[in-house]
Amino acid sequence: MNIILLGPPGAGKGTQAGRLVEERNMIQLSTGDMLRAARTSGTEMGKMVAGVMDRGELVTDEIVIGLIREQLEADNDATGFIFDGFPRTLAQADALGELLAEMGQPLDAVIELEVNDEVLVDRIVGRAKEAAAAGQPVRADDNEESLKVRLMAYYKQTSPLIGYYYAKGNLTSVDGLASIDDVAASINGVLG
Ligand code: B4P
Repeated sequence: MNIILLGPPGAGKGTQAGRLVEERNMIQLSTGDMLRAARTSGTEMGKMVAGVMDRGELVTDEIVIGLIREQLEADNDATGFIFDGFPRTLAQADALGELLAEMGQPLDAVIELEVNDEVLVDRIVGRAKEAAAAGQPVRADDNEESLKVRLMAYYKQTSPLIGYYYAKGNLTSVDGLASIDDVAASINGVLG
């Protein structure tokens, strides 16, 4: 089974992908995690994307599609993927469609997590405060200024994917304002 988790920053894509990995033994492909790992390990690409990510902008399609292509090739005997935070543009959505077609794999579901901006800001700022209080590193893009840019990028570049997947008959929208357990239950209801 291949599924996409779609939604604005802080909607809970990473949180719900983690639940699906535990419960269904699927492979999570998070472009955000891949890009952060490239930064931490100090690769040329990691250095190139650092400023873009910190400002809250989207990394280029070329880089992100390349990362996904590499991962799909590396895990080519896997039985299912959760695409977490990918695709985020129409070009990425087209590329994913082509990659899955090349692998002879279907796209089973696209789950949109619906959360309003006020709650997104509370969650992201809350995550930054919790990390700081626990003496853990705070994500450089988890602040109100970067979040404004992340939300603008979402509405301009990513939200058109809702119509794109709706037209293909793949899209289900889930209430992302509910508790983590209740959102997970809704997603499991969709996946069956
Ligand atoms: P991501 O890492 O994808 O980050 P995100 O969208 O901010 O987070 P997510 O929705 O996963 O929220 P989470 O579960 O963590 O992207 C970061 C950056 O990487 C982007 O800005 C961009 O620069 C770059 N990037 C990544 N993919 C790209 C692509 N495809 N193309 C171009 N650039 C790309 O949840 C957030 C918080 O909410 C947590 O504290 C969590 O505990 C809490 N929470 C979650 N669900 C909750 C619930 N139901 N109730 C209460 N709290 C909840």
